[in-house]
Amino acid sequence: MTTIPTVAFDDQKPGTSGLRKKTRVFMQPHYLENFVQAIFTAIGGARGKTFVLGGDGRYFNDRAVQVILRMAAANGASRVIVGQGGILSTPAASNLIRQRKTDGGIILSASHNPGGEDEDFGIKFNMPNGGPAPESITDAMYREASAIVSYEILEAQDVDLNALGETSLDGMAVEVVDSVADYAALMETLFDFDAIRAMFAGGFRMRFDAMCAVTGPYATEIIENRLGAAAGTVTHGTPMPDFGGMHPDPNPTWAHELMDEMMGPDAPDFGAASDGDGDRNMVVGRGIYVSPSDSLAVLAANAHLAKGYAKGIAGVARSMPTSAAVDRVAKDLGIEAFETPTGWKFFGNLLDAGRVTLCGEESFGTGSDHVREKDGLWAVLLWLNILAVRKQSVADILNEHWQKYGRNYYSRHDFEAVDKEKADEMVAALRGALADLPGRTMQGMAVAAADDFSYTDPVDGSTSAKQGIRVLFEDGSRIVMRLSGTGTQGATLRLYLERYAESGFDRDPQDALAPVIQAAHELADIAGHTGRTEPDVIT
Ligand code: VG1
Ligand code: CO
Repeated sequence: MTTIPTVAFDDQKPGTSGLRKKTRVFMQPHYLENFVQAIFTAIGGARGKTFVLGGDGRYFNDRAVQVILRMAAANGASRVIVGQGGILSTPAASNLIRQRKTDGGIILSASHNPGGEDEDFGIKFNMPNGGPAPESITDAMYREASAIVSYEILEAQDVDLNALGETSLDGMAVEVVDSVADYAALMETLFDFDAIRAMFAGGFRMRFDAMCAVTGPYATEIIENRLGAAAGTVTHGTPMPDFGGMHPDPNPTWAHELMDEMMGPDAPDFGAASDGDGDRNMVVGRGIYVSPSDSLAVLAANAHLAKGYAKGIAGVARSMPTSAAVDRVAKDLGIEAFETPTGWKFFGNLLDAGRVTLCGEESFGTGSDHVREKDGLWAVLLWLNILAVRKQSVADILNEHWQKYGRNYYSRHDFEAVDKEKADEMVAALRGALADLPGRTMQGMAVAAADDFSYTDPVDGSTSAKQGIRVLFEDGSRIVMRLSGTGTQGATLRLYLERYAESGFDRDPQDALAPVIQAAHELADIAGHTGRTEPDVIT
């Protein structure tokens, strides 16, 4: 065991979901080590504790896992449960943390960001409830990392993480577990596998694009092996350190191969994709794309059809930028609906308190109280369960949903790698103008209210301010603007656009939203501040 003197880095501030940087930043001497030591210190030390450890398999995952094991041993941890080969999807890690009643876990991932030596890497800590550390803890990590002078590490050979079973690292137990088994068992308790199997046996066809990321082995085991979907249903099913050069972000832009197939002739009945670490999902029907906000609403309205939710759901929560479609379902069901800041860490308290059963974000994230992370494959299985029971197409289910609740037309426009200073100036200018907006009319729509979203957690009373600017119009339309907390290059401006319609459900969302888009550009003067007139990615 050695104590290594080190110098603090000034940029180890966790964002929306852990610390994300360029892989080469993480690979420089002491960078990873400093942050891991800061995690251990921030949670009151590692002595005698048990942790879960795993990542999405991206470049540097294998090296980082070995470093973390040696640091856990040197910090006195008693046991680390590692996914085979150092691999665990984010929801599977959350499940293991809970099932094994551990003191938390470390997850290595930059999620949907590309992987590789010149791409992105990330690390985050999840609490004993299985959920991402709350702000009070991530703030403490940042404080510790900013003041660190040394860290503890063991000098040792690499641990063999390919063989299942238990070994010892200087007295600390290292338990290598099957990455898929416990997660698949959990899914069997929630969904009616027999009904879904019968649907596949009856000729139902599906495509699941794992995008060369971590979900491949999970999807192959569950969808092909256990549910009997045809071999080859899962494509890009072998995880790779660089995701095969793919951008593992399941949206129409990056999962274009899947989109082309689903919109083409002879499309399968159902399509889905997941992201780098397996917590996001995109769902597509034959010839019809399901927006994540609509998906959350449909799942909330139909969850009782799956055995795990047969008693009904207690409540729902969505991040503030997510469309209000699910609120309409909650109202109809007579259950509570919560609006939280962006990021899964804000759902944890509501889930722990039993106030909500389902949660979701517009960014292709949906989940429930079965773990404390969003869960891509879970959402796909809930859709499959609903399709097996209702025996209707995705298009019919979506259309019936809109007939009943109306349609919240929705889109997000991302402007990437914007100059950080200019983006900050733009947001500051908009913030300064908010007070004068109510009463003003733009594109024929009158502003009803405008503010910078602030959240008070209904369970522990903690508050989080400046979580995104929102401008609400009298006709129910809405503009939200915030800067991303997961990017690694410059600033990413996210513009969220929404408009509610009681009829006319087959419009192109970009057309339906045209006045809202126009108003957003006028309001924020995006072109004036950033020089950008068109977004890089539209979802
Ligand atoms: C983005 C999404 C947010 C999501 C977060 C982590 O954050 O907008 O909804 O929770 O990524 O997801 P931001 O700050 O860039 O908007 V993941 O799958 O990247 O862990
Ligand atoms: Co993710």
